[in-house]
Amino acid sequence: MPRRTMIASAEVIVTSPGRNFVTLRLTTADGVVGLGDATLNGRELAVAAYLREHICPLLVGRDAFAIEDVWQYLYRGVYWRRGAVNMTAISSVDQALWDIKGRTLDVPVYELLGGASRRGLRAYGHASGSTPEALMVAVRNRLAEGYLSVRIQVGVPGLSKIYGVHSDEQPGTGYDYEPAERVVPAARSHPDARPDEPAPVEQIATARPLEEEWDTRAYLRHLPEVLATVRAEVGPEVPLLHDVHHRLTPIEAARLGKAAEPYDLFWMEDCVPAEDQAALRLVRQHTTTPLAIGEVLNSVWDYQHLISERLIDYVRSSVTHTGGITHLRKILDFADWHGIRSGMHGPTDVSPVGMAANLHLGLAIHNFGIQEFMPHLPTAWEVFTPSYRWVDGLLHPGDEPGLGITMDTDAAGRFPYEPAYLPVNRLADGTVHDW
Ligand code: KDG
Ligand code: MG
Repeated sequence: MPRRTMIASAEVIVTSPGRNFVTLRLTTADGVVGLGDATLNGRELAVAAYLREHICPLLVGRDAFAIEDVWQYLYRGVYWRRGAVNMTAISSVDQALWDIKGRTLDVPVYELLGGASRRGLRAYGHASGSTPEALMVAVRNRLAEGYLSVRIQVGVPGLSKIYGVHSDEQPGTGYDYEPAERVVPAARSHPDARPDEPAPVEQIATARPLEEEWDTRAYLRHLPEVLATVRAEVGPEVPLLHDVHHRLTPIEAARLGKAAEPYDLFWMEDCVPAEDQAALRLVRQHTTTPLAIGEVLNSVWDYQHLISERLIDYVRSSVTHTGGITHLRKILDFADWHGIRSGMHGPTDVSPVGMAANLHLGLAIHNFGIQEFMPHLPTAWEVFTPSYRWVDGLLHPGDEPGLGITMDTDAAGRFPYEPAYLPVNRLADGTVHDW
């Protein structure tokens, strides 16, 4: 007789211990709890409402072990396919069900996925600076902290603030960086406003994304020089990564990829708007710099040409935004047959639950490439207790059953949701630009 366990309750928990997280918490009739990350940066409440109003009522009474069937029921049943809100919500259910199955059978999720294919996961940390000198301080800090691979982002001369570059670090310090600004009052764009000026209470209700500026020509002139400087200092061994953040046209991206070749980038990420699969054909014709794309993609169909035509080298999707372990596993198997590896998204907006899910999947698959890792703020550990850890410079999900992470719901209640947005990018003449 196969083991069966029913979903008895489904709750959505929105909490903000340093940043907003949405977590789905499923409990079975046997009292087993499973967690799933449903955090969609800057649009958190849309997923929370979708789960509460439309998905949770469908889950109660369903077989918690029928992971594939529940996935298909939610994906095909909704009729409206794909989409970030839908796929993030489905992902949280999927993660929670893998967690429940692992806890019920008393094995870590990576064992359910076929077992460990490696000792641990190579991961990259973030270094940024407003100038090449400030960037080098951050690179040295990451290497001193034990990161074996580093993503490098640098300010562009003439631009006051660009996305992906956090405040400059001092030697020997860590960094706090949060891609979404919590509240951006209109007053902050006033010339006299301090960047750290707190939002007047009456403006919280009308919080707006920060507006940043962009200049492609200045960036394309500056970046290759910075890559040369960093490579000269760190030597040939350290893998260096760079995120272009969708800002270039195909021919501009081709030019940058070519210019970067002497500095041996591990990857150039999101060099063109990710949704334009055909754009990568042109980039590919011109450069051997490896290409990574996909943190904003959410289904295997978004990767159809990217993978079948071998237009990329790394799949950037995380478990959280791509329909869960079940769906990302299928994308990564498809990628494996084409010599393409994983490079799962892992900024702070992937919650500790989502990071745990990434690590279990990454440990099990054969075509693991690299894992992004940005440390969460210490307040996150008042709510979440993960078992993932660093072992000899590699990340390991731990050997606790399920995803190996617990959540203190009382602590979560102490950190209410705060509106926060990712920025908007504009050119000097005011035109909205990709970022
Ligand atoms: O929510 C969006 C951020 O997580 C994303 O912009 C960060 O580009 C990013 C990255 O590569 O981590
Ligand atoms: Mg990115």
